[in-house]
Amino acid sequence: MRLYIPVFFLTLLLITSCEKKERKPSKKILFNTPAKVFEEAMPIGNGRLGAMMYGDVAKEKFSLNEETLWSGGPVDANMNPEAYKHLPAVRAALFNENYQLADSLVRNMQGSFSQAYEPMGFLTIDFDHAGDPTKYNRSLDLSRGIATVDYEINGTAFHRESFVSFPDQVMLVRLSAEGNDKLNFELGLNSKLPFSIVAEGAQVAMKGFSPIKSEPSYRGDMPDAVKYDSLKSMRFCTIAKVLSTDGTSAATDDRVKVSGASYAIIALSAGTSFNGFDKQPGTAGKDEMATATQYLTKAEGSDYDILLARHKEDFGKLFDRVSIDLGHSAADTLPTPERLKRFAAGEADPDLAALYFQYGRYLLISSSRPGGTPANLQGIWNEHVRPPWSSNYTTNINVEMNYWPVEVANLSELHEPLLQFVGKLAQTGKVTAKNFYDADGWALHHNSDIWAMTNPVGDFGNGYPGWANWGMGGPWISTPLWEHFAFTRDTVFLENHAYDLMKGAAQFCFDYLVEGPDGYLVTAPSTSPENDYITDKGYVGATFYGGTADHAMIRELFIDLIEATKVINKDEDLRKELETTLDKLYPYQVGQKGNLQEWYHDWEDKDPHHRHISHLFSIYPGRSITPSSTPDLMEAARRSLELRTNNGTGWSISWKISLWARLLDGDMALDAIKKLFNYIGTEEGVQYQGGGTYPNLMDAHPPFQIDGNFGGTAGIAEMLLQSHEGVIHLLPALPSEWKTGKVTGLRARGAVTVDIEWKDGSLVSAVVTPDFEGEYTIRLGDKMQTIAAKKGSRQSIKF
Ligand code: FUC
Repeated sequence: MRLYIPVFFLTLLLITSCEKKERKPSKKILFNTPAKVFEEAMPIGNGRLGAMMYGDVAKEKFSLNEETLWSGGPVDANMNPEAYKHLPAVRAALFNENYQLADSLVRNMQGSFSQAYEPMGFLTIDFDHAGDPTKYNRSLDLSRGIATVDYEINGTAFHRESFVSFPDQVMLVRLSAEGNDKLNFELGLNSKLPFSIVAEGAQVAMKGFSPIKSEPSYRGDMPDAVKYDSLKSMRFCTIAKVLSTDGTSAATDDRVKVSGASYAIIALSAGTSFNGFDKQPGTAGKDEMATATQYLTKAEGSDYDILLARHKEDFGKLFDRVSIDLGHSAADTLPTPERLKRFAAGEADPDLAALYFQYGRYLLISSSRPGGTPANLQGIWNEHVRPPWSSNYTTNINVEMNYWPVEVANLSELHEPLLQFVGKLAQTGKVTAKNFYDADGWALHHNSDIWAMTNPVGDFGNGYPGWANWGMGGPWISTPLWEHFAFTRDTVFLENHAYDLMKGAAQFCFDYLVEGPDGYLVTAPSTSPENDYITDKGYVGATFYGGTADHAMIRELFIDLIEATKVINKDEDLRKELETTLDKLYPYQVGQKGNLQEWYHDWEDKDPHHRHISHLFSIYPGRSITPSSTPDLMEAARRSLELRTNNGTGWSISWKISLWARLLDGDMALDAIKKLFNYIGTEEGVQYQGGGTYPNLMDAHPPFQIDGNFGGTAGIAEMLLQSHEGVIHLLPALPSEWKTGKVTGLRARGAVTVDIEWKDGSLVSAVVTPDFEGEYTIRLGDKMQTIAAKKGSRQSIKF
């Protein structure tokens, strides 16, 4: 008997130590050196305020953004009121197969370029340290939105932590020193935009203004590329204040100096004069100073611990809804850039995909909050006055991709900024539809900005039609309206907000479609974002008629709208019109190569590996081509994807993850993930080499674009769960390398939460929790089962 007792304790000890060894998925981005450049810095944000924390020991720097700080003012939707008069000539040229003439005539149907998202400035903290640092570490906690920096000097432990609070609308920085050495630093603000500064007491306040015009950077050097107008431009105000410290603090010129402190708490608040997409920000703007002051004063009234607790609760409430575990390796605890480099060298690191997945969720929580503007090309993090592609809303993939993960990754309410923005686009887009095509409904072209511009860009004839004249933004950006409903079953949203917008986008399509040479309805002019064709006569161009991508976007919108008319039991005539129009649309064609044809005719691509793959729209994000409903077209789509290859820009690779997932090919999806994780270093010369991932896990188009991050998160989810065919499909594209894993909290269409666990490639357990009572069909491989479930009940599924 006596023998049993030590054995019992030994077993217990073994069990506990095994438990200790069981690794949890990493939820932190780690570094062991400060950031030298943006692509190594740590993004934090609350949707409105954003910052990149660099973590230099002697010179801390936060680059600052406010989501409404854009160049320009309300768009003149009437900028080219007679553009529609050129439409008949463009169409005549097209139907006479004179593509060259069409390419040139369509330039008459262009307007001005979009405005740019502007950087607000920098918060700097210059430290006076007596010695060199050791034990340097910095980390970004994705689960709570907190960036930290730690190091030791002369045995004193220095710690910095910062976060941007959504509930309190300020950024907070806490600095501390534990040991004999103290904190001595100077706090400052500056900006790349025109600004002035006043330091008083413990506070530095900066006032400045944005350009009235900022030309897209791809237009190169040109006179007046950036123009200011101190009266009309959007104003901003940024205030940094030492809220509390046990040292001394005093204003010196334009800075605040803190000495002899063991801790200091700094708050940063900001506001702009943006007052809505249709109000002049200079003459009819909001009081930016009042906004900044009001948030600051409110934060001053709370203890740091309370502000921190409120932030953690808010952030955690969103983040903790989903957990993911794809397996572990010794790489889990390494600095993130190291992990990426090792991964690129072929070393196993399954947790990296889980980290990337959660990073996308983190970036969404930090850049898109209800009441705000949609996440732009760089989310909310931009340091350039003329940012790449103006850091605007590019609608032929980028802004929509930003929101691909939002529903499936259980962050549905963060969809709101985009869904509301569509309502603004429909207003300017109504004028655009009339002026450019004499059409009803509303239209959107390839770019937009905070002013909800919808016109074709190109500076009245200087834009390449392949991007400038693409006019299917309306149908594309309307699909998220339906998706939000499909995932939430929120009929009030569908009826009161989405429906009329979808209908307006469809009305434009009715007017835009014309009868083509074979009697089918086609779009004309058409372009296939942003690829060029080579005709059978050898002409290389962009403008043609009947593009597969256009028709696919129209198809998906019409299919969604037909369902919407049924859900809200309305507009039977409209439903019939949608159905007859769908029947008359030029059908999909399979080309000689076995591919899903991109062009009306079976032409060659100028670039067979082109990054855009919009002709595959109905596979993903659309849903009308599936392996079960249209196997031949799906096979052709596979061929198209093979011809394009899995290489590309960041977002292009991300898109391919989801496409392969819809093709139910997990290994090819994983191949795309591996390409997405291609390490792009930050040294001069390599920064722009190929699509992949920067050291801070931000997506490299290159340069940095956030769409690839979001598309990657959506793709990983799509491999584990699909629901676009009316069934909840578990593990539809599980790669052979992801042998064992677990995901909880994903969302399926029909308003269902799904948890899945698998081992050695086989399902261990699945739990579905629907928001509504009803019948749900679950699929695993080729097996299906239908269950009846009560609202909110957890249903365990066995196959
Ligand atoms: C589209 C793409 C580019 C880039 C830009 C922001 O024009 O073709 O690759 O992503 O948007």
